[in-house]
Amino acid sequence: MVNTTIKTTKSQEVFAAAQNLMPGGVSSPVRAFKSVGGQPIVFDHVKGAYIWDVDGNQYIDYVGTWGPAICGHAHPEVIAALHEALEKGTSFGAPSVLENVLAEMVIDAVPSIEMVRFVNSGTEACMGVLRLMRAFTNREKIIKFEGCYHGHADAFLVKAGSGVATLGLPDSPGVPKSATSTTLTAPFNDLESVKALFEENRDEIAGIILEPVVGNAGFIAPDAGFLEGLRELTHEYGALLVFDEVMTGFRIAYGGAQEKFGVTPDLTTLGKVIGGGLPVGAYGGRRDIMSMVAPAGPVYQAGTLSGNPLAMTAGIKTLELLQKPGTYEYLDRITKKLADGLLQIAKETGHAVCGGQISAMFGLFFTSGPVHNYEDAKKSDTAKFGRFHRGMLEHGVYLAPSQFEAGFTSFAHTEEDIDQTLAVARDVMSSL
Ligand code: HOZ
Repeated sequence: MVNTTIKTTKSQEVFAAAQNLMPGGVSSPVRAFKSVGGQPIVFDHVKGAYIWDVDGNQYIDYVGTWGPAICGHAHPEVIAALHEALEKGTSFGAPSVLENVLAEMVIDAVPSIEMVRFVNSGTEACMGVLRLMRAFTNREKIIKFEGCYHGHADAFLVKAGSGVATLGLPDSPGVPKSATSTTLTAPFNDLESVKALFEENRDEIAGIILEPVVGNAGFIAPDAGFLEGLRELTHEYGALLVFDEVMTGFRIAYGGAQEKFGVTPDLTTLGKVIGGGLPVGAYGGRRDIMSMVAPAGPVYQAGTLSGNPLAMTAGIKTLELLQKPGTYEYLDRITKKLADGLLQIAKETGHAVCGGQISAMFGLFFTSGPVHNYEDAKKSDTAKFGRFHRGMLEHGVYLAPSQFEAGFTSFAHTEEDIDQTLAVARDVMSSL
């Protein structure tokens, strides 16, 4: 083994105390490690590609605070910009120049976005976009895909991914039937099912929302023609197409999955990377649709901390860093090396594994695959994934603690980090 097995005494103490203070000891469910076994690691600080726990152990990190850390954690330029911004105050609750700067950067980068509204999280962005798509079309039904996750608003908690998939919860108690009766679902990558839903619900469907590359059911790429097919169907049936690019925005490419695949939706939601590690979300799209958002139009949505100067500053600096030539080529190269390496090691050590990567997003499933949708993903040997996860963790590699979450790299990850990760994976897979 590359590293010796870690001691996590303090982590265990802190997490034990947390159990009495917060439900499950966490602020967000997947972090509790319920599906991989063992206890979560309690962290102390982060830098670049690494995180350190409260016991002083160092890990190579492929969670990246669930996506935002594409420049590596605590990038010195982001931290310096934040220090400067901090001196001017943490929140204005009023317009600032910084909002204009980030808005222009987002509009320039993302093909579908002509106007943007900043909010505080991906969940908020998807809630806002849902109201807007219904208002614009004057229709109530929406189509989402099984295993896709669009935050925890009531209407989206139907066959959802992320923590809902990880914990095996069907559809959450507390969500009124009336809130989900207009949510239709289809398997990802299945255009025929989508067409059938449009036929059965003529003139009733406001639009389709999807993760163009799924990250919340594990990593699942769109089949050739799938995104194009959805674009055609939405045009045909007078519905809107919404890409939830909270994970893929500025990660799959600078302009997101829509740039990468050349399919332009009507509306887009963003989060994670555009906040550079601070709480941010955004939704944007066609000017005629966005003009309906209050106060320009009648569709209400608001937020005390929306567009706050710290989040805007971290976002601006992060996007500036991503504009450096060669960034996405580098991200793709190291992530491909990682994903290909893991698949090769699995093959050589006799495990049925499939997976892949696009740019700085990757995943592998413990099933022979192929995985085109959530039903396929659920065929994974999750107990084996749990043992793999634990083995990697105990030897200094931090992966998302769920078979149903994508992995993330950053441009702080070096070739040596990838080599070290693969060396650990070879040892762990050999002993699974
Ligand atoms: N939406 C994230 C996972 N897909 C959140 C997980 C977390 O922060 O614990």
